[in-house]
Amino acid sequence: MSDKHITSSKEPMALDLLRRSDRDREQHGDRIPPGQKVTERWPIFTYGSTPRIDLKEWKFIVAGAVEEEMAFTWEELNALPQIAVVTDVHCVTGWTKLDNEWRGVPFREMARLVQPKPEAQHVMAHCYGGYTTNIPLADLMRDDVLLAHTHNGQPLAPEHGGPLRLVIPHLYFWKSAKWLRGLLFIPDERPGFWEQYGYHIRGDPWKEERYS
Ligand SMILES: Nc1nc2c(c(=O)[nH]1)N[C@H]1C(S)=C(S)[C@@H](COP(=O)(O)O)O[C@H]1N2
Ligand SMILES: [Mo]
Repeated sequence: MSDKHITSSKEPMALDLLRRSDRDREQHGDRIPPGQKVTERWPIFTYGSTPRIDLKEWKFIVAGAVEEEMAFTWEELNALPQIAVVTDVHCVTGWTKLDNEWRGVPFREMARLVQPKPEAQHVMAHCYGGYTTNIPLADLMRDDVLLAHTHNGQPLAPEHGGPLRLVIPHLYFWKSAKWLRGLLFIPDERPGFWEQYGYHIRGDPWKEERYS
């Protein structure tokens, strides 16, 4: 295809990005959601600064509409069953990072322990530093959703959410809360931090649910 007619556009940058996106989709087939470009490096996206977390003080809390509210120390969390999954990451700002190996506790295991009540339909993830994000419970009850502490064999770096982050591969990456501190099970859908500022309430990259 000849690009001559579009290189004269007033928006060459935007068109260049679209072409790169098309090329990535040709190379990787339907692994790349629409409008995404593959990046080799791993960008850091944080609102505010990286919180300092002492593992001795670290606690993870699960509360709300559950039969059994629970709190875990770092040792207790690590004593739970662990899985490894390899997933792609899709950020709403347009980058996709392929083949990330995550290790940690499957969300389903956490749900088995706390037993969500029938009215629990959504979860608010709460983070050290104050960030929140909302997720439908159904989106968390998947085999590849986990509370991850390891990425590609290395402990998760502080700027990428260590010691523990949520990983929800099939939703945009803003849902994968870094520095996870707790999960609150709730009946109704409520917007988290970015969702209040206009990000989509669910965020499915395959449907390009970027903004609401
Ligand atoms: N606690 C917390 N979690 C967060 C964020 C944040 O600012 N604070 N940013 C989100 C956004 S917008 C993205 S794209 C990913 C970025 O993760 P990374 O910095 O490891 O690439 O984390 C998500 N989780
Ligand atoms: Mo993001």
